[in-house]
Amino acid sequence: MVHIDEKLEPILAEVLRRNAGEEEFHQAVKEVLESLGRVVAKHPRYANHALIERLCEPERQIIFRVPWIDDSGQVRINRGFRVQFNSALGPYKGGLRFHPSVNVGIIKFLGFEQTFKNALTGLPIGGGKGGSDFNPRGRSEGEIMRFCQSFMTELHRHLGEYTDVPAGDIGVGAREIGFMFGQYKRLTNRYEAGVLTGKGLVYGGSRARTEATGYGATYFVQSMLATKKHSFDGKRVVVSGAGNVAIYAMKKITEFGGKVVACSDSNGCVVDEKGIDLAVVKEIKEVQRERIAEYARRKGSSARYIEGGSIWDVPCDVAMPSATQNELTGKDARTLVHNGIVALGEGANMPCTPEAVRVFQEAGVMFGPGKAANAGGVATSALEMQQNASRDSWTFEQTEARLANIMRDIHDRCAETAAEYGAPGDYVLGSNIAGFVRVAEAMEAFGVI
Ligand code: NDP
Ligand code: 2IT
Repeated sequence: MVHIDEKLEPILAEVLRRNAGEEEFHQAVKEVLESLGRVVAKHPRYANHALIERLCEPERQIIFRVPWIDDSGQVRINRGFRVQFNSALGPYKGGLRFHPSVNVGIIKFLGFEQTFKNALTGLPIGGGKGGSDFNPRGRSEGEIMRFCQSFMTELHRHLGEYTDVPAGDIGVGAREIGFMFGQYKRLTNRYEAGVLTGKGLVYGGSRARTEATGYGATYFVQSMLATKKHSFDGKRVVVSGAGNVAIYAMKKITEFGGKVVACSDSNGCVVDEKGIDLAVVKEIKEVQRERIAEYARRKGSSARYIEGGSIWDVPCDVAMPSATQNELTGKDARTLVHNGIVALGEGANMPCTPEAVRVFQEAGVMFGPGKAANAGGVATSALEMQQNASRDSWTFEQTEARLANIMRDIHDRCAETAAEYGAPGDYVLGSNIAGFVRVAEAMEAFGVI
């Protein structure tokens, strides 16, 4: 079991004390600090000038009221957040999440992770995250639009293509980005395309951004598999979730010759031994916005729906958890190891609990952590910003080729860093250290700010 270096222990203790009750944030910080002991041992200067303490403290946290009117005329109140975590490498960059579970601790964990992830892409983007405890489920299009407009009415004053550039995350896709971009444009009287990413293609979006996170995660797993002379060809794969990341992971896995046998939503999972029919999932989730249970009703006898069941009970060679944080526990990990899993790539942010990660690593399962494996989404967002800045628009092939290269580079940098620090094959250590070093070098150059 990994321990926190004694130099770093007081830093963790202080983070726990000052951010009481923010469990997900504690979990994310602890995992990174566990990796940094080796860096501080090799380069003690990184422990100077409270650099690591500063890295654990967001530069700015914005919390605001979001009033809106529902279809029956009733006034509703939600809470909006934007945590501008670290701008050492570029403008704050990271998604917006609309989900009833959102609170400041969840946004801080995501902003912290994003800082390292964005550094790993090698592109000039800092880390941030935002969102609201608004629940989009069952809301009409008009309600979603009014909510997005009210949310942006406050948030717009904190954004800008050189300041902070949000995108989507859970519950925020192209529709919501459209409503928010429209409101930003109206409030500022500026057509500032680079202020949001994940935009529609007709108003400054990038080709391949929709697909990027799922595709990128699949490229990352492909690179991990290749190190042990494996490939997706003929593998049984389980992908949790049925949203943006899951759908495009399933598409790329299938292209690579893998067979996806199960996916899920928050109510349950579907298993289809013939291979999940992606056209049906896309119709249900992207067009009709219905529950995944509908899949089994449409497919008849080939598929079964397990209400409330754990998708991790379905035997597979490769797993890609792509729904939400802490969705895969130590118990699930033991089941997967027992069933012969060889590799796992985190499509979601921190979907595996610390115990699950330990179980996989001890069993020798190749484990790709989210901040490396799912970085293709934000990397392609940075490519969208590049296209906006040069008023250009690239082809799908050109953009996907850049994404594939970036994912290969991230994989290789994580693997090389892990080996350099005496833990070959440990992508958790490799990603934390490689991300940290890049942010730390810039912060050092700036002095104490
Ligand atoms: P979507 O909203 O498109 O889909 C989310 C999926 O996960 C849905 O199937 C949803 O089911 C399920 N889900 C969400 N919350 C829970 C929960 N509490 N328990 C069980 N299932 C849940 O989001 P994305 O696909 O964009 O995001 C998925 C994950 O990937 C998140 O962790 C996100 O942070 C991460 N990510 C996203 C990126 C992006 O570009 N979109 C980039 C990098 C990471 P239901 O409909 O029932 O809620
Ligand atoms: O978690 C993530 O990396 C995202 N939700 C994407 C962020 C972005 O700015 O594209």
